[in-house]
Amino acid sequence: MSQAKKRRVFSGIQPTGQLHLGNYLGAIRHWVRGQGQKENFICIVDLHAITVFQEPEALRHNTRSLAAMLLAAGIDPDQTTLFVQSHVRAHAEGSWFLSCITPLGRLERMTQYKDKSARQERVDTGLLTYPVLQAADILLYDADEVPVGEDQKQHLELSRDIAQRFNHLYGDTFVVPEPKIAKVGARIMGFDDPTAKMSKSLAGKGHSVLMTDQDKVIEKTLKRAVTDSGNEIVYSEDPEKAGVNNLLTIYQLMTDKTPEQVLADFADARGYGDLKKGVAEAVIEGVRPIRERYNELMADPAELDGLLARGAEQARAVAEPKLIQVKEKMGFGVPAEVRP
Ligand code: ATP
Ligand code: LTN
Repeated sequence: MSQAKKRRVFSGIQPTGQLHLGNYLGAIRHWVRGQGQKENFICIVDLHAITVFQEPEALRHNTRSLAAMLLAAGIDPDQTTLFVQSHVRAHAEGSWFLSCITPLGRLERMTQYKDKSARQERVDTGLLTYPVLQAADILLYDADEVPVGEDQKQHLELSRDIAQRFNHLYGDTFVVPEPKIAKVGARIMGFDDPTAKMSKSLAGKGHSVLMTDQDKVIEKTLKRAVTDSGNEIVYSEDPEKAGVNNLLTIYQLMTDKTPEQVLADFADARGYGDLKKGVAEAVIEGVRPIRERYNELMADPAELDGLLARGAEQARAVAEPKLIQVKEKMGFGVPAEVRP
């Protein structure tokens, strides 16, 4: 009997800085846990990173460091294709074809574009066309599912529309991908301001816990976390309680407990001091083994490079034939001599 085809999952992450707890809980942990059941691709999107200026040395370091962190967090290269976007040319090339069927107005209305461009003095074109490159990432792999945080919903909607438009114009070619948005942990908030999502680009003192932070640093950040003037330890949608809600959510995810068990753990807490201490312990226990494995991987560049080369080769085997299909459908000749 033939086996049912595994659903394909494509995830992307930018090498723009050090990973924080929000990235881990909102994205990476789901990728690690989903391995095996589905066919997984994880792409380190360095081409997306340069939509905002990156120091070349920093980009090089961040790309390798992110790969090491993903492996340390449990991504298994035997089960997941982990690769760097710029190692597979089809992404940049594919995004050109897709940009020619993407309405400009859609790109101008993207919230991420509006936010990021407002924060910059100079806005370059790549920042605007960023979601088209993202669509190419996803569509070239015929991904069925794309696990993302809330913030990426709008980009996924565009990827779906681009796939449908292409299929309509040139005949069935792309799978229309579905976003998979995790409910708990989709939005981990900053410790310094629980009304703003934890973000790499907002990294400042007390904002986030980095996955490379030492135990003492984690303890200090949690101690300083902004809460409210009350003393009630409850899950709540009330913006006033956003800090406490965030701490409970993080504890719940780090310990894999139910909300009831979490509240029971803090039933005897005397104020937020105890809450913060409990959360700090849970975070430290979860982060420590990842940090240690990360340090080992960063100390062995040959192992890391080898794993990434293997990932790129596996990715090319999928993306390149798909790109040829796209070009042929659009009317380009792809003679054998110019095939990759
Ligand atoms: P930047 O500030 O540069 O946009 P970021 O911290 O938001 O960076 P991304 O590289 O954009 O991180 O996102 C990587 C993954 O982590 C995405 O799937 C994103 O949805 C998820 N993610 C990012 N921040 C959070 C957060 N605070 N809570 C939950 N998930 C998050
Ligand atoms: N825009 C995403 C990163 C990203 C991505 C992708 C995510 C680029 N290409 C493909 C999923 C699928 C972000 O900023 N989190």
